[in-house]
Amino acid sequence: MRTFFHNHRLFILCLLTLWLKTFIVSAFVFQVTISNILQAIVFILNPLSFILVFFTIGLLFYEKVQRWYFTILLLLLSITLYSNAVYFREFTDIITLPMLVMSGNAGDLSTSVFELIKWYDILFFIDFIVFALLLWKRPGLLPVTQLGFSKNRRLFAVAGVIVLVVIALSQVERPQNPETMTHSFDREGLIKRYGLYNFYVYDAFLHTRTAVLAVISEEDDWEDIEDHLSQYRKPPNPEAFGIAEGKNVVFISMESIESFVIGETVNDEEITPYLNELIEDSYYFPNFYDQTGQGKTSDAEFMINTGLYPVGRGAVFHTHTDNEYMGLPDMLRDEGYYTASFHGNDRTFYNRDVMYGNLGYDYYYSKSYFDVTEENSVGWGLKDIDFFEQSMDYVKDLPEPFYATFLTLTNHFPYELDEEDHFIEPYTSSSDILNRYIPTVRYTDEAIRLFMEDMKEEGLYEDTIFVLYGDHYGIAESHNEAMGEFLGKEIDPFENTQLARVPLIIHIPGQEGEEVDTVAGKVDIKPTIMNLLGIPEYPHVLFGTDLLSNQREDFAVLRNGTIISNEYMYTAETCYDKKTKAPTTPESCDPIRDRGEWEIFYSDSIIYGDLLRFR
Ligand code: GP9
Ligand code: MN
Repeated sequence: MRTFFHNHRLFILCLLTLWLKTFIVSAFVFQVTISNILQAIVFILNPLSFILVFFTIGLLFYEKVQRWYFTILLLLLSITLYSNAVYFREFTDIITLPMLVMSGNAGDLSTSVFELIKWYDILFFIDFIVFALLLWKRPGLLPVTQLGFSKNRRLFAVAGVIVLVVIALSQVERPQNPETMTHSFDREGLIKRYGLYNFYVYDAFLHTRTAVLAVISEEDDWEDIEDHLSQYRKPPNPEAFGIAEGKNVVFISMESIESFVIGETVNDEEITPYLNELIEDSYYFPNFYDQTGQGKTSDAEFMINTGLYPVGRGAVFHTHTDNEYMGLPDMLRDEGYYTASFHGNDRTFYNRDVMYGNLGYDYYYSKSYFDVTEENSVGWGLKDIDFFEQSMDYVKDLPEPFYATFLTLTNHFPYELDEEDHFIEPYTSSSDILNRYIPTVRYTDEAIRLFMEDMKEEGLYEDTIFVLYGDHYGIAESHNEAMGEFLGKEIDPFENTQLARVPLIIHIPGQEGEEVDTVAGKVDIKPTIMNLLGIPEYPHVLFGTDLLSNQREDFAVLRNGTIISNEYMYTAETCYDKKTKAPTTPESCDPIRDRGEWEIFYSDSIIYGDLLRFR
């Protein structure tokens, strides 16, 4: 053993430091929850299987090659680990392979990325730096020795057995419904069971599988999906059906606005005075959950326009651009609407230039349609007040009725805003992000107020139905301590999921306000709007149900695997009773888990198989 350690010091040190580093990051950065001893053992061992395979192969190489091989492998895996740690700080998720095709978006992300990088991140590479320096200056300290395969069969066999045992252990605790798991419903579970590096082997498998599915899918796949959809379809509320027929439709995507700011104050000042006022005369949904995946803003746009769930890996705007979708704009175009989207960002961001055409938008007023200067920009670009003001020049000339979506931008991470645009003082807490979030939300609220006034001035307000939604979360889980201070309660997994709520406001001028507390998500918007406009839901393929239907069942499934009904919440692999907010018997959540998992499975199948082309 001692001679083995002496002859293969570089191999052993690279392997051990990488294993330790991966374990520390998985446990403390990804904050995986472990609920029993077997899970703990699997979790500790699982990075080893991948590392062992690739490092042991290296022992077969010439010594000179080995030195390069081990250090480059160490560097590559450290980069993988580090990129995921940085990504996790803001997105509470792991990078998937389809996201690499989104790297075209990287330029605009620079303001966000700098906020996420810390000086002490150098520690992620400290082993690599030390080993590389030693190999350069004192190579004798890190010996390597080539091993022939036939002479060392026993050693390779031992490594092989260790790998197999680790993989076998990770199979003991498998999820309830393995069929739906192939759609990587719950990435935290995958990391816990297989480890970060094996996750990529699995992700590569999913990638290939998705490509194959697109080719082999066929018309017959519809039968089961139809059964599922008809089981949950509800008739619309007859009193609401058609009340907005023929009106213009305006959607406002409120960047990163979460529900907790609604009705809330900081230093006795309302954070969203205008939205609070608007809610009084609107349908307001306080239990509306964020169902977006890695495509964030674009995933929200996808749901409102298609009634399907976004995909679990990457942004569907990038991964399945050419599919058939029967988008809401397309449908409204058939009803005589003019359809347009307004957003002060580059037209190619999130592939919108291509995807919008596919969804049925007649026109995309992107960045080049706006006068963007240093003075009227901050953070990600054109400030919301200027954005709406300049948009009005186009809006007033749109042929009516129109369907228009407006995407705000100022309230985007890292929430930068010039002092002169502060309508409220920042909050004071340990989180600069939460502190800065308050004035940027307040700013967007003001921008929306001015836009609504302009709509009135142009005589468009009365003939328009307005749908305002928070596109996704704004404050990442890594700021939960400060969030807890703000809300005056501890943020456990139950409260953490409650923080995934975003506001939904449907404003129809002249209608009385009503708070509708049904548990819901963005897939429910399309059927609701169709019914308000008097367009029958059936035979359209819609996963949500009308939010105003008298027979609606409370239900929302989120892309991280959380499922919520009126009584239960299944989150972080635990079943909560919503009344007591405490864990209850796991079986209580079985029915909603079953529905949720099939729901996502069928929606994914439609997208992966491009099944709408058969309708
Ligand atoms: C980009 C904007 C922000 O155009 O919609 O996207 P996000 O980072 O929130 O997904
Ligand atoms: Mn967004």
